Amino acid sequence: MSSTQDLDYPQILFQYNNGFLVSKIMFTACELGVFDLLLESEGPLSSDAIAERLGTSASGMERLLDACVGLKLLGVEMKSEGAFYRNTELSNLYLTKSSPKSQYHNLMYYSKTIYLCWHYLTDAVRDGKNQYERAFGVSSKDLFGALYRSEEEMIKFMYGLNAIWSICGRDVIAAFDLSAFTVIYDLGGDFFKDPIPEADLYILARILHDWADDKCMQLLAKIHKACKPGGGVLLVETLLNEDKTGPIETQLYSMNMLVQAEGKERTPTEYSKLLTAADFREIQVKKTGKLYDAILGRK
Ligand code: ASE
Repeated sequence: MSSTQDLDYPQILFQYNNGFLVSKIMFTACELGVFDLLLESEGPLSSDAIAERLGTSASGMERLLDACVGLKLLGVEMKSEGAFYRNTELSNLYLTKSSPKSQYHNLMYYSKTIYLCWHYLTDAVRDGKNQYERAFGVSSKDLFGALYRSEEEMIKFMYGLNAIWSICGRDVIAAFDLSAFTVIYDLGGDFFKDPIPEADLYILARILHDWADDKCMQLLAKIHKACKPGGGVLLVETLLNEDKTGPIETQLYSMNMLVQAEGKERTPTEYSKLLTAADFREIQVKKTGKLYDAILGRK
């Protein structure tokens, strides 16, 4: 019997139980600048040196660094003077601020905003709505007002959400041959209020997942009206399996849409129905094998 199925020692349950402790260790090391310091330093550094440079307690830093080693976010070597820490390839690539593939802003958005909303997950399931009122004291009635509740929060949100495209952007854009589309409009801002300009292709990247079906159909109908004949719409979303048994990341994101937005993650069939309802045709779905997939519909 595999260890994850051993009912006398429920390893998988311990793992799930500790999931948010792991997240918080990674967020904290990032926030304190551990990975940035180790990128810039000439060689491996001692815990005391890192603590001093980052202005933290020596005791707290030593435990944080050792936990990062346990998580394989740092490497360690034992010298006669003690332990010396260095970044792994993974942390150099993704956890330093200056890397082109940096996920720093995404992690900070998780740590500072998403984490607080998830504190009220039970309430979100009970109410069936997002938790901005409980978490931040702002009205949940206006999703734009809640997501962009201050200039600072809006910037955190934009930077946070942007980080993933350095990893998934290329695959999403390469999923279809878009060379026939001349004028391409990447939808953002308050597209329910603002007029939508005429274009050949509208990109809706992580837009529909924020909204309930009625709002999605309203928006798609508005886009269909503005769209040039022969034009189309490209949806960029993470897709659930048709039977909704996975993937687990998409299921987690769908729970996040419950606590943070008004929508949910959907299956290819669900997106196709929304597009069809707005009169888009020739709907094609392309899975990329990464987090975000692409769906193309034509006018
Ligand atoms: C949105 C996307 C996100 C609205 C709120 C959001 C993301 C986080 N919060 O359109 C990015 C996707 N990540 C998750 C965890 O859902």
